[in-house]
Amino acid sequence: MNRPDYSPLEPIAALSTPWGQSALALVRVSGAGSLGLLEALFEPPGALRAAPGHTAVHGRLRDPAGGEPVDEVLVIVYRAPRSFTGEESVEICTHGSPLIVGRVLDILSRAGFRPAGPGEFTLRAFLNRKLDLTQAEAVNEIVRARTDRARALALHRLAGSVEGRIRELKQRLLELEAAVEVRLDYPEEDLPGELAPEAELDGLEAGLAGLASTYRIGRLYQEGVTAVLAGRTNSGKSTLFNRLLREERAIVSEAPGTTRDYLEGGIELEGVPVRLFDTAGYGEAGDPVEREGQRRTDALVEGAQLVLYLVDAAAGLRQEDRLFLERRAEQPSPAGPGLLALWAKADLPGVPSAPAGFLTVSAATGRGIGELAREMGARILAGVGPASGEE
Ligand SMILES: Nc1nc2c(ncn2[C@@H]2O[C@H](COP(=O)(O)OP(=O)(O)OP(=O)(O)O)[C@@H](O)[C@H]2O)c(=O)[nH]1
Ligand SMILES: [Mg+2]
Repeated sequence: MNRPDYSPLEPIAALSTPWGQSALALVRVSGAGSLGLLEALFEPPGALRAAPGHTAVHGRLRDPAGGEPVDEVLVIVYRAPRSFTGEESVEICTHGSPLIVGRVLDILSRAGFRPAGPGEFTLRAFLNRKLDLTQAEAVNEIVRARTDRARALALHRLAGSVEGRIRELKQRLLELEAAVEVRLDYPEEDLPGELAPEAELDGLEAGLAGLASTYRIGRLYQEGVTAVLAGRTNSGKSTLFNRLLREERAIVSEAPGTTRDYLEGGIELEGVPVRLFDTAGYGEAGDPVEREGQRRTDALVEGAQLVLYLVDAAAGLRQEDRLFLERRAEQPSPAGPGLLALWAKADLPGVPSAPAGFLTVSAATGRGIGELAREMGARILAGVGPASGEE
């Protein structure tokens, strides 16, 4: 792949909204001289040059080759350094047609605007000290957030820079060092104020630990976790998968070995995006496809933060189930004790009550599903420590 050209001296242009039909589309340009270049495409003539920063100007864009109007637009003028990038820049609001956007980008390119590379507007904001690196990352996280909680945390980071917090802690550390050194160098001096370096260091350490936990929490809400439903064939995995997804995604049948390859769906628990997998059940593998299915289940279980292991309450706990649960319990995942044992199909008549440590559920009736979702959420959050990550 070619690396995009990120030379900060050229004016750049890009579509900021998705390609496709919509009421409006937003094309953004930035860089010294942008207004002058746009002037040649815009009417009424001179309107852009005369516009103060942070104002909107109504007009038309024209193709300079032939003078044909391309669209009626509203442009917002930003004058350096009071813009997102810190440069002279303009947001052009066109009608939302891919045809129009294509023409607009074409005339901009002919006028001297280079197509912006991915993230280049934010890069310029960073280079021009409009954002620090942690805030630039937050911009990316806001755009990519998959849950409302992830969005809120990223927005919080954009406002209250993590870098600012780090600088503050560093400053306090330097001041402490200076205070200690001056007392060592001039022990005979009677310096004002009590010095309690240990208490101050404890406070700094707690501050740094808090920051480190915001990293783990931020990652958790951005990237989410993987949860895998596993168990013997026919234990009710696909039925539970559908219940948790609230849609009839996986095929369910009384024939063992119905699910031959894994299925994936997305849910949200405690604001964390969760990739949930239904898998091929363990059991006699009659053919190579079933063997491959079970191998894929093993691979998913291996990489999962959370495994939900189902045992059919009517069939009872078998030796294979015990072996799986013991093996998994010996290798707790880094994100916490990532195993939940489920006593499934608990609605069936005459089934024994759950063995110790099992959660009783019935995907058919919904019994225990609320508790299961709460327990899954608690396990996921437990993996990152106390939820103090509002920084
Ligand atoms: N009574 C009752 N039946 C259930 C429940 N969950 C699943 N079943 C039934 O058990 C059978 C197997 O269910 P599936 O969800 O297909 O089981 P599975 O674990 O995905 O099976 P494989 O894909 O073959 O590994 C079906 O007949 C379901 O209707 C439940 O909670 N209660
Ligand atoms: Mg299945």
